[in-house]
Amino acid sequence: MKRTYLFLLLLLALLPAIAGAQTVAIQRMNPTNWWVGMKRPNVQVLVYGPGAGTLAYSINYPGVKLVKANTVENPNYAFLDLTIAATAKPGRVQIVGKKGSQTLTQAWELRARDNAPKGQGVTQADFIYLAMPDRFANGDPANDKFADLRDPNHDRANPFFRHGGDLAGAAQRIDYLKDLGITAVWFTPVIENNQPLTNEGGTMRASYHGYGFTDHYNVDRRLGGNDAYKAYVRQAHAAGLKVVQDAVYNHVGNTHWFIQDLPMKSWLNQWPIYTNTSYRQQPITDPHASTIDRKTTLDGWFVPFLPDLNQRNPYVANFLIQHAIWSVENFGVDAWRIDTYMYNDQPFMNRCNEALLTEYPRIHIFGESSVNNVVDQAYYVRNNINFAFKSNQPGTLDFVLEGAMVDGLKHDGNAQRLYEALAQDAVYQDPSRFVTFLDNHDHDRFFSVVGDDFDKYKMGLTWLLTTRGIPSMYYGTEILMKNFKNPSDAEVRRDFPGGWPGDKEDKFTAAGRTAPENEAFDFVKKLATYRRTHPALHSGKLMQYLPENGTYVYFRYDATGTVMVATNPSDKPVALPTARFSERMAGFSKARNVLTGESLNSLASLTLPAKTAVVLELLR
Ligand SMILES: [Ca+2]
Ligand SMILES: [Ca+2]
Repeated sequence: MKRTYLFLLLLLALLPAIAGAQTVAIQRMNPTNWWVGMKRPNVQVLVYGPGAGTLAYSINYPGVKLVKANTVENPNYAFLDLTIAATAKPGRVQIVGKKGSQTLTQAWELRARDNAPKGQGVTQADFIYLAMPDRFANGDPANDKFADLRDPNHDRANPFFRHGGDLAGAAQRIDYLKDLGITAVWFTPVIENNQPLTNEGGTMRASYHGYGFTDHYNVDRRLGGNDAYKAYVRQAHAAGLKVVQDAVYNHVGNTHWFIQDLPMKSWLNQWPIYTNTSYRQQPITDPHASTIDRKTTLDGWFVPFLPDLNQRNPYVANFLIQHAIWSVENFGVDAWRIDTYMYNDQPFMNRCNEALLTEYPRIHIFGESSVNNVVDQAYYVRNNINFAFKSNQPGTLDFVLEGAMVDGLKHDGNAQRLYEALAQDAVYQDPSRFVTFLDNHDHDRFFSVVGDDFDKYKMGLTWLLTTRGIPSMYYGTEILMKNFKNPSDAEVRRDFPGGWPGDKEDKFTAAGRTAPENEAFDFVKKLATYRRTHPALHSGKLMQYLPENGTYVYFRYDATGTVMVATNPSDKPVALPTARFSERMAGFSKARNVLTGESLNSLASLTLPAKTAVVLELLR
């Protein structure tokens, strides 16, 4: 009896070893597919599954060559280096893995490229709308929650939980955005965030913002999954809207499948004890910075539940670069916004940008470098400064201009800082490719920042929509949504009223908006439409004049026209003699006020109403 018991115990102890020999399996391959005819012929396929790294791999498919099967510390991974000849035919490539008497075969699809628009880029002719899908519109209440996800909650009453907005809802509002004069949509990340609730300062929070990826190759089910995203892009393109994808290279969610079973220790930037990034930009550009300060900024983790990827690891770099290309090719997105740009390894960023631009020469790339001065901002884009490292990023979110516009308006409406910021544009190779903004999902909402002052709101939007750069606007700004990030950023991420079935108010319709909300909507629409249809405002040059007595004047001009913008931030109307502006005004005798439609039959002296930015189309 006792002996039998011991034998059973021994058998149980051996079972995993015996079973292990039988359960070698391939569970994932990333990228999940590739295409024939890409400029880049090499692909590194990550193969994952129990013992996937212990198999001997072979591929017998015309035009597809397995150059090398790489193994790493974790036997559950293999990294297969493939080259795909231009002559290869689309089809199912059988990837064969052998171990002893076992043979595993997995199909990996090689697709034909389609002719759908992709990588179209965004330019100054565009006007970008930033929306957080969970908070914009709910087109499919059936996907609001799933019991098998780590966060199975859905609660609109809780500002930190998921609210159920999705891509189907956003698709239903494409016409609304078109009507507003929007030409491109940027969603906060749509990729799967199958993260549990996280405890942040004692409050349980959901990953509704999308910045903690858990599977790069899946769009979150709660947003509608890959099919809904593809459908959204197709519909947006058909309506003439471009789509900007929000990319996160710096970190992933701590429940990302590859974090749960790390391929190797160096996959992440690991520290002996938990180390947060300092969130400080200075050590990156500072010629006097210490190595540890620089390392902490770059390799410290963004927050404890977002592990920092080691982009100097070539397997990590390949994974991220290929995913970027795959996303553009698969979904057809047009531009690329990069999260926390300055916390990434910058040589890696250059490689990644280069790879995207090689495959899609017109694509636009603009990162988030949350800095407060021109020199630091220049470091992260193509610039004219003799930095030891030269960034190849074509654009950036223009945090410096945001600060300049908003700070001026917040106080007395003075444009001195805006003038000074633009006066330093010489450090950038092409500031016209910067994406400008007044607020975003991480900042206090613009209307609140200017103290609910509608005049200042209009001045800010006028600057945004008439000065250089690619303007972007945060959802709800057009209906005067407001709030400070107090007590938390959830306050600036409220649901768009009318986006949910049964909402009491529907601000997507004129009838559902109040009179001031309609005035704001119509104001944005008028300026956006004028901008879109008048090349001088989007591709013309900018000439600005020294602010005098608080009054700030600039021109956008080209061969097709000249637009004059004159801002009077004071509480009283001011007379503006125009002789000083003759370099731009010579030859013009009349003007049309773009916002009021009023005609001016003399330009000798202008009267600027109190707290107004006047936009004049000069006429001969
Ligand atoms: Ca939903
Ligand atoms: Ca980092």
